[in-house]
Amino acid sequence: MIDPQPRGSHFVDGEYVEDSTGAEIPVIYPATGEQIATVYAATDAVVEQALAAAKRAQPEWAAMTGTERGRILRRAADIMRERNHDLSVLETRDTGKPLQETLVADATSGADALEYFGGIAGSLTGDYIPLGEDFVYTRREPLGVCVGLGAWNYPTQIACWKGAPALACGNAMVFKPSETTPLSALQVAEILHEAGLPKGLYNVVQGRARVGSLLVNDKRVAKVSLTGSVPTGRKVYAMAAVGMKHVTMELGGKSPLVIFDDADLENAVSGAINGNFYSSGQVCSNGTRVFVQKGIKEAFLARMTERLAGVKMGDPLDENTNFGPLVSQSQLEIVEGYVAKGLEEGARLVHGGNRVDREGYYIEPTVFADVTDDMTIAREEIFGPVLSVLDFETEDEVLARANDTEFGLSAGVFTRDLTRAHRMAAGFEAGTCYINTYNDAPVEAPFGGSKQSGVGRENSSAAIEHFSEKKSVYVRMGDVEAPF
Ligand code: TXE
Repeated sequence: MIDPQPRGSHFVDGEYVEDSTGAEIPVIYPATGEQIATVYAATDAVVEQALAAAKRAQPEWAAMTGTERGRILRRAADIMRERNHDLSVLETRDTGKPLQETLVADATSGADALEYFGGIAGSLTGDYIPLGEDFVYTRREPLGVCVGLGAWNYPTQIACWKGAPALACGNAMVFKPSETTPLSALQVAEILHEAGLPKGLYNVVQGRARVGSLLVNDKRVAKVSLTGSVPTGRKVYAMAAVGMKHVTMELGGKSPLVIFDDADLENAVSGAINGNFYSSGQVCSNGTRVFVQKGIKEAFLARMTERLAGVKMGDPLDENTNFGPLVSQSQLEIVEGYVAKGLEEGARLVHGGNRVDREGYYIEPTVFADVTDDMTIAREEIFGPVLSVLDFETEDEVLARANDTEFGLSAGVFTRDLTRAHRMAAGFEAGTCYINTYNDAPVEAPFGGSKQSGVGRENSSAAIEHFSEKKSVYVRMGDVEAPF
């Protein structure tokens, strides 16, 4: 069992570091509201120590071969899998997500990233471009010191989805987890170190926006990768622009899930459940605007209501629990506010909507019907278990409405009509689309948003382009001609 109280708030230059003069950050177990640990925000001294260590360690790491770097990442993946149960219990205590989920979706996803990028690290090469007798070759080079800023819903996964490609390309990273869930990133750092990663290459510092800003603005930082809300993305992107830094922005969404009359009803309901209630709805890519064609609407609502009877809400550490609390009191209040807004604006409450009368931050899985495009619950990201059903009649109509949003993270469609499925996928203004499924996130596939939902892609070989750059070298084999 991993003690939630870490040996130190930060993991810098290969060891735990504590500096209790930093602002106190209580760590709360969302299922009970009890404080299970205390960490301290990084002081300027700790931030400096982390950035200096990363700057110092990075050149030697870049000088290793990709195969040597990959070996360490793959060893870290093995250690994470060996410790999956303990890491999952810690993730549940940090986030409140049911152990039933964290056992299969958090440390395992992090390990997949370490294994995948560890596997391709040795093949991250450049090109040879023949130009007659001249030629150009390109050198794929690391960016240097990278900063990762994490959100609170998938702390382990995010720490690895940013760290693994960064390290595979020969960079160093300073990662700041969300202040709401500070614990598991420390385990990622500890495991990487145990796997043989030289000290200084993956550092974890705690803190809120202030520490995040310090990291982003530092001149030693070449790249910033943020997972967070759109408002935060705009702030961080603007700060990075001052230093002309590379950015990856994995931001919020209000994604459409379109269900046609001919869909397999059971699978469509499963897709809607995965896209609205997994992790108590705290998933950026969720399909929270569920467009249902008129012919299947009543059957969909009836079946969804029946399936919701299968919710086992309770102690997230009990593996039978399949629906846990929200991550914090403030998130609970945000979601409650949206439920009230939905009622006020005339949506029909089909299921749930109430805070649960027990300790912790629990709200019932909630389904609204007769939602219209202009309603607040159809336009804004709620980041909680609130599913909005909107009616539609035709394919052209629903595609236009699905795209009528500033977001563009994900989009899904359920239909048995093969060409219509691919037509919809082609028409969606979203970075990540699903056909007859929802929210699959294999590390082999690019993940990210369009429009206001982000810039860049995580995972797959696409991530490599965001953590390295190609230098062109032109070689002339003959004489140089000149006008005079
Ligand atoms: O985000 P916040 P949260 C989104 C999700 C939701 C949000 C929830 O849609 O909107 O994340 O996570 C740091 N300068 N995604 O509340 O508040 C902050 O400390 C520098 C999308 O954590 O935006 C935290 O570490 N840093 C996603 C991080 O930014 C700053 C998947 C995010 O904080 C800062 C999961 C500042 N001014 C959640 N302000 C996806 N698309 O994959 C805050 N931070």
